[in-house]
Amino acid sequence: GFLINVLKSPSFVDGSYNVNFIDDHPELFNLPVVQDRGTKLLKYIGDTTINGYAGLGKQEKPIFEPLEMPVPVKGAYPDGTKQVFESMGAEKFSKWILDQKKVLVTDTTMRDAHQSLLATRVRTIDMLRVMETASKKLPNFFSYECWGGATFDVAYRFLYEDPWERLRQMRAKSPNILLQMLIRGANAVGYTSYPDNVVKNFVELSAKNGIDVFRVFDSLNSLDNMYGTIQAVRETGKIAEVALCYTGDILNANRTKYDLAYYVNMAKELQNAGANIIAIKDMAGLLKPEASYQLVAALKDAVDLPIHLHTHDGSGNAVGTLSRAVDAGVDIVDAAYSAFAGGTSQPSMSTFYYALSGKDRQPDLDIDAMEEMSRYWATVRPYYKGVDKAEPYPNTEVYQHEMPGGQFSNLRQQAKAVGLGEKWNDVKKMYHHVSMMFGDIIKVTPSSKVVGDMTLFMIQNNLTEKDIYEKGDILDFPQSVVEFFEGRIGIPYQGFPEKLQKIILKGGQPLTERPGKSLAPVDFEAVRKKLSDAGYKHEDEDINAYCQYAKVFKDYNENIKKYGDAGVLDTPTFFFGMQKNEEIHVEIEKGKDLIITLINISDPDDSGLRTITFMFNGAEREIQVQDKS
Ligand code: 3PY
Ligand code: ZN
Repeated sequence: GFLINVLKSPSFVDGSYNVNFIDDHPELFNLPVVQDRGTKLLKYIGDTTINGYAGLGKQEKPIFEPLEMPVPVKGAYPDGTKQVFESMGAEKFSKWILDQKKVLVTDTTMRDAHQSLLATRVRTIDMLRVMETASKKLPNFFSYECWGGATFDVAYRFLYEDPWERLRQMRAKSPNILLQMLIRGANAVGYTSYPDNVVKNFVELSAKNGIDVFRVFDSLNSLDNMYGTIQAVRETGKIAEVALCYTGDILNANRTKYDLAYYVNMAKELQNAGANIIAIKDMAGLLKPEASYQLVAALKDAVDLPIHLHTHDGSGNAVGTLSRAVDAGVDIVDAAYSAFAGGTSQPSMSTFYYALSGKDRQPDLDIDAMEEMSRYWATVRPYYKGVDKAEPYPNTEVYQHEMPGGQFSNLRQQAKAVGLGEKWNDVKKMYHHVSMMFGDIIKVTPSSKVVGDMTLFMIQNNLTEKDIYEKGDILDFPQSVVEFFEGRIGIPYQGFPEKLQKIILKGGQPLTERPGKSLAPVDFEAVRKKLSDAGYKHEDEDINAYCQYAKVFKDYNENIKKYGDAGVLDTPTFFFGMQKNEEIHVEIEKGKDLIITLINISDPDDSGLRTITFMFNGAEREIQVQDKS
């Protein structure tokens, strides 16, 4: 309030205030900061209004339905899993889970669901707005899967947001529910192996900033690649949920590479390696209901740990898959609010809830609250329609191409971008073919990207498998494929197909041990100095981000130098800018509101510059924007 009044005060606006005015009002030292942040935001709004949001291009700002807000709850947060866990520690907590009669549910809406449906683009502001209410109305969730995976990279790269800040804010809004992340073992939240000290440091910082449950996986199911991560999690005292990635089909006697015995054996190894929970990570949604029953029953038999089932609903069978897992004694399942469920995402938690009607393990969750929350998300989802490419119907082809939920729509866009939109059918078939050529490998980030890259390469260049074997020596394979065969993301179960490896490496020698072993540790203080010299953020968290995504992190910093914190803008404004005469309110920080009205957009001058006039907290402000059209 006060700052706004000052901003509006005529003597301030016309610059006629004197030194005494400042002496009399020491709080004004804040002003240049607010002014500067305001100017940067206007710049962002102006640029987006004229040139469109990067990646989506210029579009008319649609008129959206108002958000359907859940009714807030007053008073304290009811205790939840967070309190249970804190009172007993990871090992006892794992027993506590086993003792639950009801099946527990993890809500994936804020991570995998939007990663799989909306290209990971859901912004922090849309999550935080309802997180407190959800945590009070649905305190019996096992966890929120709300961080990691692709969200880390995308936050910096496309949303100009700091993912660490997102995590801290989520923690504050949800003090009673465990926060869960997805971590790609030695690849942390990136696409390749990082030095051991980077991964360990990343785990420590994630724990410090709010993560309780780490779902650790490796894209090749290599325990070697996960071991260090598991130990790092254990050292923080947090929960190590270790995943076996499910591929193939245990019901198909011809797919012998990954049979029931393979998974049972792996689960035992994960238990010995220190897992507190075993996750079945069915990233593509290949686990059919009966397979789910058999697998969960076998794992429950083989290990003494809770089993947490993660699947995707591409085929439309996922509720069946979860239900049969419940029959076999699964402890926890992943699901999302209906408005963010189905298709390449997780199944709907309320569909699952009703599917268990009449069963004593039906989750202990308030169905009305779930519906209320889903109504909110249903009004948020249209904001993201520019990236909402999910198929609105079940597609059982997933059982043949085996693409992970998060990759399906992504690869489709990638195929379109390189002119292969018409050949999508061929792409799907080739994807599976490549996977088999590579030795029937598990496909999940980053191995799925390798298969995707090779697929597009072969289709683009009209290559068959025979061509690869016959003229591979003159082909320039995609970088990710070469690195894969060099062993840079690890060694697949039963090794590489040797003949193909020789062709692709063209005489180069592959690694024979886990990639992290040969990577020199990073000198974090040297990185800090580099970032600080460049005027970039340089807290421990920033340093780690830089170690995983140097260019993305630099670009992000350049962006905030230019635009400030665009994360405070509402999502329609973030994506579409403003329309003439539109007024928006921006909470720049708690209790500090900006009121912005777009008054006028001038025609471009000779050099293409347009002048945009805003009212900014009652004062007129002009911003120049280069029209790039
Ligand atoms: C990720 O690694 O981001 C995934 O969601 C894999 O399924
Ligand atoms: Zn998933």
